[in-house]
Amino acid sequence: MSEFGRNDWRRPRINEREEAQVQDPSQMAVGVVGTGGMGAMHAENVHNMLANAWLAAVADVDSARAGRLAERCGSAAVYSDPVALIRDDAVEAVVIASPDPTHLPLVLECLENEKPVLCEKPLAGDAGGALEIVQAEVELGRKLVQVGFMRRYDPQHVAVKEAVASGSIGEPMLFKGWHRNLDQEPGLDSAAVVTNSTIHDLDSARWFLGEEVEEVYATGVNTATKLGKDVLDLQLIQFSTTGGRLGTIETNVVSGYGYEVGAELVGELGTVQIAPPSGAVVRRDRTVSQRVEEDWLQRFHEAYVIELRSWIESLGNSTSTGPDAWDGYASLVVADACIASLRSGSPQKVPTLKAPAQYATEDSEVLW
Ligand code: ISE
Repeated sequence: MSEFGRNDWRRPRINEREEAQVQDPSQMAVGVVGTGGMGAMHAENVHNMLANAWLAAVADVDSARAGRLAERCGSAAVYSDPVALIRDDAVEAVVIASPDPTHLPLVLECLENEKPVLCEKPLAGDAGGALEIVQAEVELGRKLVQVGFMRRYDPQHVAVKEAVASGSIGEPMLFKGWHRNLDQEPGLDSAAVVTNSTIHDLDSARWFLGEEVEEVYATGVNTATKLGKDVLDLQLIQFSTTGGRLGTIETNVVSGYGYEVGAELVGELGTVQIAPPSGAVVRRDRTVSQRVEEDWLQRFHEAYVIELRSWIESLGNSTSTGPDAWDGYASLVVADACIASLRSGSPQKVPTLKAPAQYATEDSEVLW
């Protein structure tokens, strides 16, 4: 029995695997671990939006919920034990969208079974955990891990990346990111704000600037007493990079008005900014208004589909260009420094990183 669930996973019904046999062999058989909001979205995207993959299995400790998802998505096999899904020979590639603390052991299980895996962020609970994954991949001698930094596939983020890369603003000197969740259930602590939310902005900063963060200074305040008065739900990070560039990141997990992600790069010649949501602008009662999205599933709907499609394509032609285990690790190294800064009240140096050769290939350098 694995530590993730009861050992009552069932073998796929015969008719499920019979159906599997008539699948187009060029389609990748994907298993999705975790059937909450994120996992259900990925499973439905595999089933409804991808021509190059089919949903072979889903796993969740709540097997009734997994069963309902499987029914909506063809005839996927249902497991309550994610390890059993990973070990299922019929599953060729795995998406991990279970709670954050399960990511490390499940990714290691995928590597043990030599299965490509798209793991939601954070890759592990801290940089030490992510380093175990990097080391396991280095031992294997190939990259099987992609991290769910879906913003890299968002057309608005890609447009900004392209504008920076084309030199249109000269050298980018300052990254300004802001990241707001509508609301937050109690239970999240200040460190998890960094590892669960800000981790995306840390990845964006590394991606846009093309440099590692060298020093961080993080502060925060409590704006939502329902989370506990010690929880810093509104945080501000200042950072500098190895090449002397600067950055700020505001993360606000209880904005009260909606979900919003923004970024602006200030360069020597100009600035470039993520386009704001493009919903209709309504004028009424002497007021101008525009809808704000509720959450990341709405805001990044398109990005999640492109992410999955590109991931599956990269497995078919063995050219991984997505955010890899090294990106998952490097972002957690900075996240750990931010948490240390929040705790100590002082700036923190970020350890200097040198990527093993397999992460420094031409492919891993081409980030979009
Ligand atoms: C959530 O877990 C996500 O991954 C979203 O992308 C992020 O914007 C949000 O802040 C997190 O809570």
